[in-house]
Amino acid sequence: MENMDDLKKELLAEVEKASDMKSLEEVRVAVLGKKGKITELMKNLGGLSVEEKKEMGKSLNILKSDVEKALDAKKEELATKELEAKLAAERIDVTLPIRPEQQGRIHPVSKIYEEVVAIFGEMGFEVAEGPDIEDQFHNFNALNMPANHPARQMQDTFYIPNPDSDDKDDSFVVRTHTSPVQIRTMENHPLPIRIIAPGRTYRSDYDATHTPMFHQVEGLVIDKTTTMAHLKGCLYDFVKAFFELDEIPVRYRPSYFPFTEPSAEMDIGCLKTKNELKIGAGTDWLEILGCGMVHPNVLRAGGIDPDEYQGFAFGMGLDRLAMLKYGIPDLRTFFESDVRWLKHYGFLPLDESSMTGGLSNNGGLAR
Ligand code: 2NM
Repeated sequence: MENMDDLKKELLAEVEKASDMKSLEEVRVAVLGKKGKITELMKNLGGLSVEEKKEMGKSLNILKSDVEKALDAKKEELATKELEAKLAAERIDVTLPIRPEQQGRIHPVSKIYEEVVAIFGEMGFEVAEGPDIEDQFHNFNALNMPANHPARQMQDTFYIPNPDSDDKDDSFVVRTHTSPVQIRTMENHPLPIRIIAPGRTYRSDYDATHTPMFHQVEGLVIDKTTTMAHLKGCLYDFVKAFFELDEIPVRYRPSYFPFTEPSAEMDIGCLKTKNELKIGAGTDWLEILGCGMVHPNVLRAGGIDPDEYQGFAFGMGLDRLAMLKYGIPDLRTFFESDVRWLKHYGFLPLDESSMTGGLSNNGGLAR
């Protein structure tokens, strides 16, 4: 039999010599594996006398435990070393300057979205969202547009069949406006309400100023004493902030929407010349949004008592706002995913919109 102390020294030296996880595993197999040194010695115990077996067995068990401890300690040491080496190799200097040719741009519609949210956010509005696929109750009926209402035909709606019903009134729609979000808010939100609902909307229409998918933002304020005067003040503050002007002429023209009474359209003063549209001064008017006092039928459909509460709502096209503010002539180009177009009209990612830090960062226009 080998001298136990010598054997222990030899085995521990082999463990100590291992320089990485792989060679350490090889040592473990060579010592404790099926045909390992200690395993073989244990197999040989059978041929010994009872006394010898007892003594030798005990020594081998101690040796095995010592070697296992050494293997564990070495394993931990090597793992720490490997992790440190990996971290050192992957280290990056975040203070290095970025490459000059940035590729990404923020789409003008995203920019307008951020600006509108920043302006109304400052006035205390929350952003509300809802599904793109709606039932007809939320998209039409609750908005005072019952079946066969002429406005329903006017909207060029995309219908989606309902697999559970053959009744045409049960089919779904892709929302034709974001107004269903206002209905869902009335159903779920405690009063008073002050929200804007920006998002995608869909109608079957296609030319230089219409695309089948477009973006709207609508707003809703409901409280016990909300009036048309609040509507006018709120929207006047909005257009001034949005066009970054201290003063803008505005006018309201009577209009019609099924969901508001009275209804109005808001125009802003501008000057139209052959090649340019100058906003904020001049003798011409530009339609900018629709608005009105929420119809009592709509409040009722949203579960609100119109004898106790009243409110105003408004809606406008985000894409149209982007065309006006940034002078983009054709709406169809918004959705062609042409990187040259995006490089021309897009915005740098880090120029965030805020009421305090500059809204549109015109200096940051990536042109
Ligand atoms: C507009 C114009 C006027 C509007 C009304 C509502 C609701 F749900 F409260 F009745 N949401 N949005 C509204 C009113 C939308 O878009 C041109």
